[in-house]
Amino acid sequence: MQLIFATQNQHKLFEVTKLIDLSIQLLSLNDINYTPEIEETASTIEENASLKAWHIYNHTCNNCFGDDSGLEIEALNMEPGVYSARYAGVHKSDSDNIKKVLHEMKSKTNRAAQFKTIISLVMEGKEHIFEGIIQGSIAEKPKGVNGFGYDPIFIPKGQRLTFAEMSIEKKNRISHRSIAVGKLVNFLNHRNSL
Ligand code: ITT
Repeated sequence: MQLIFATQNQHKLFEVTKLIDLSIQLLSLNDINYTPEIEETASTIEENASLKAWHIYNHTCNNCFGDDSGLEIEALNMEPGVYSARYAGVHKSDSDNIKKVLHEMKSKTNRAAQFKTIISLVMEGKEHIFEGIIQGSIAEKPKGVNGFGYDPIFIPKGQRLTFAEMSIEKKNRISHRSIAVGKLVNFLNHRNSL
C-alpha cells in the first residue's frame, strides 16, 4: 500500500520511516515533487494535522497523512503548543525557540511538560485521527545533539536523558510520534486483514 506523508520536516520523515511497516510504501512530498509550503493557519494541533492531510489528499487524490506536533508546558499555559515551530518568531531557528522556552521558564518551579502528536489520515475520502502524548519535564539547559526541535530540553518521565541525548531507536521506542504512528499502523493492518 502507498501512503503519502504530508510533511516538509525531514526529521519527522526519518523517524516515521523507521516506525512504519514494510508493507506500507511511504512517499514523501519530495517523492511526489510537491514543494510549496502548506500554510498552518489553524489554531489547534488537531486542526493543523487535518489541514495538512486534506491539502495533499485534495491535491493528489492519494491516501495520505499529516502529523502536527507540539510541546505543551504546564507553567506556560500549555504553550508553545500549536505555535511550537514559530515560538520565537516566524524565521527563527530551533535554538531560538529553545532559548525562548528557557527564558520563560527561568522563574518557574513546575517544569512539567508534554509532547503531543496528532496524525490525520485521509483515506478514500474519510479522515481518521490518531493521538500520541508523552509526559516529561523541561531541562534546566539544552543537552544532546540528536533529534530536532525541542529534543535537547525535553526529558521524558522516568528517564534521565533528554530526547536529544537518545539514539533515534530509543526515542522511537517511547515518543509521542511513535505512539501515534503505532495506532496508525494498527489501524491499517486491521483494515488490510478484513
Ligand atoms: P510539517 O508541518 O511540515 O510536518 P513542522 O516542522 O512545521 O513540519 P509541526 O508544525 O508539527 O512540524 O511541528 C512544530 C514544531 O514542534 C517543530 O518545528 C519542532 O520544533 C517541534 N517538534 C515537533 N515534534 C518534535 C519532536 O519529536 N521533538 C522535538 N521537537 C518537536
